[in-house]
Amino acid sequence: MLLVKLGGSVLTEKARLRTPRRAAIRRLAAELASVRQPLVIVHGAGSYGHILASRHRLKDGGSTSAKRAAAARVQADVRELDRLVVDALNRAGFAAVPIAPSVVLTLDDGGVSTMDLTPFLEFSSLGFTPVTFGDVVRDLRRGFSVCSGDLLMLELARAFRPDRAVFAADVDGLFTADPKRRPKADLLETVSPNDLAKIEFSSPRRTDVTGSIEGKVRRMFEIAEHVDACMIVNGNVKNRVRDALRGKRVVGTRIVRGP
Ligand code: IP8
Repeated sequence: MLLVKLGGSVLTEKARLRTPRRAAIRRLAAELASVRQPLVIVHGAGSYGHILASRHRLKDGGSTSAKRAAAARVQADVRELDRLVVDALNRAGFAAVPIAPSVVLTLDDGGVSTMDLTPFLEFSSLGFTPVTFGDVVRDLRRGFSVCSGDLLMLELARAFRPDRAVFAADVDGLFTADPKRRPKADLLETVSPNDLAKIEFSSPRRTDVTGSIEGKVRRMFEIAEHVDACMIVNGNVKNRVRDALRGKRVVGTRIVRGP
């Protein structure tokens, strides 16, 4: 089984509220279909999640009616993006089934408290392709909070022990510094926890509610514990996600577990 996360910055215009990148969604759906292996698909929220989640501080939870209304709005929005992704996957030949984290997962102060993996396991064994996504979910301590697609990748990697986990980003991989701010930054072909010191992490974008690149990379080291290969590749480059999932050598960053 293969696990893939389609980043929200590839699927959407990250700075323009609820703006999909329809051509990218269609192309990636076709690429995934051409892999012809059982997949579990996770996707980010992009501008369907981060902008309002940041404006209303949804990560912190809350109990006011204004906060609840914002949480419900974002839940509806991420489902709308998921609908676009699932429709594209089905048109590309999958029998894709959406599994909303708000239904199957509970956090406890931001960490996973419980996750019902049964729908993932059963739909997979029936030949369906489970699709899940960054969402606003229940949180025992905060009332509700934001669950990132990266956290779902970790839980699914732990449960399924896939051969490969591939992250499709809007850059070629992990660089020595943010390549958008420092064009001379070098792409790192392999990264282990020992290499963290080599990387100049800049502060996260204000609207990125699920945290810093450093936090994401640390989560990927955890994921690497449960998979044979963990890669970050550029989802905007045609066939790179397809080839990475097939196990070909591609431009990207391989994340390796620590010693
Ligand atoms: O895009 C974020 O998930 P991510 C989820 O995978 C929300 O970080 C609701 C902002």
